[in-house]
Amino acid sequence: MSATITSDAPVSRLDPFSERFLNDPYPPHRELRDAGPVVRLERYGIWAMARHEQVHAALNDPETFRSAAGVGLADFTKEKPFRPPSLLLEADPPEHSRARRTITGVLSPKRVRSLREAFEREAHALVERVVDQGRFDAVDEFAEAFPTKVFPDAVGVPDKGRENLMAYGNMVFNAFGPQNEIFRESAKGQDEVREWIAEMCLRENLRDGGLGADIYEHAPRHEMGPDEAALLVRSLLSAGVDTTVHGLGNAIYCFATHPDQWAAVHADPSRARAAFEEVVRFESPVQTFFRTTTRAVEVEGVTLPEGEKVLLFLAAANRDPRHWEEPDRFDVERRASGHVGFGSGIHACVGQMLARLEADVLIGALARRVEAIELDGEPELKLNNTLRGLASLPVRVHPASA
Ligand code: OVV
Repeated sequence: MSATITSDAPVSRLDPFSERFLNDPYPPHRELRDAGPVVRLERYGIWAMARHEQVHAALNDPETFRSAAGVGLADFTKEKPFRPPSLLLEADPPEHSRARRTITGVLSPKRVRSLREAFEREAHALVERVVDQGRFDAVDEFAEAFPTKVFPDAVGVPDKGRENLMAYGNMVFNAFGPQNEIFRESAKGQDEVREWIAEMCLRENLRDGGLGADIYEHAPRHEMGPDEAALLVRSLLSAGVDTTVHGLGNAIYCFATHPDQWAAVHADPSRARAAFEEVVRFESPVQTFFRTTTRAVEVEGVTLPEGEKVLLFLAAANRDPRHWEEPDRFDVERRASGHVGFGSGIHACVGQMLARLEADVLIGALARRVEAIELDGEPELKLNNTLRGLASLPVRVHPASA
């Protein structure tokens, strides 16, 4: 007989969905990493992992850490999902594989590259506008203005009603957390928003030649019908707007608060893409996702039973000193690849190349025109159960002499 050495899991009383936590997540992230490779969160009766090694491993073991029971706190085997589950996000192989192949075919590298010119025109016009203004809100007038124009243009969504996109994404990402005040506030009066989204997922409302129409064209090749195609369009509209808006807003915040780093991007605008990667590591727009265990699984001496919710702290993994040198330093020259801000494994962000293209084009255009960005007032956070981003960011920009 051999004794198995099992230590009890460390327990934490932290509430990752409280305003206090969300306002300044980095100290509690450190606390969770330091507590151990896996921690029990007493408040919700769930498990949490915040170290890079364990988060990365769980993301790459979808047989043990499944998504089909929901990637939020709600367990779809016990509770009614907030909306019909996503065929991509809230699915496991083999069902997930068909949906994933369909969307991967639509968002091919060639197709994504083909969008660059239209993005560049829009970015150039937007940068000229804000440089003329000198002082502006880098959320409303910049980080939000760009994706809410170029992304629905690319998908082929009509102009009317586009203001619903941000509200919908905000609600969807809140719904991955508990039904707290933050969620309830974002879900108020959203019936019309949800109706508009459902309509925009229909083929008849999507412009010929757009990514949405392409989904309908590719779907039958993977044995997917029109109802399934509509759900895949919903995935684009759910995941493709707020995430990018927050990524760009966080980028301007990082540059305004690290002027030497902006100077480096301004000196060489070809660094914009790598700089954005560092932004996604340092201020990850998507902070967390859940998985659910399919079996009893041992993590560093702690056994998690089957059917348990596990909260993966992507943003904490992205600042784990066990993986990164000086993780709390924003450094556009570091090799930020290996961060899990876009996830990892079979569910890794399918739109990440599109997100990088938007960032490369917009930050690149700003870098060519602007030599310094400074805060012009207090930035304001937009609290969300899953997303980290800003509600407002007053800045002043200084154009480079021509
Ligand atoms: C990554 C993500 C977030 C929200 C919604 C979806 C995906 C979806 O597939 O609907």
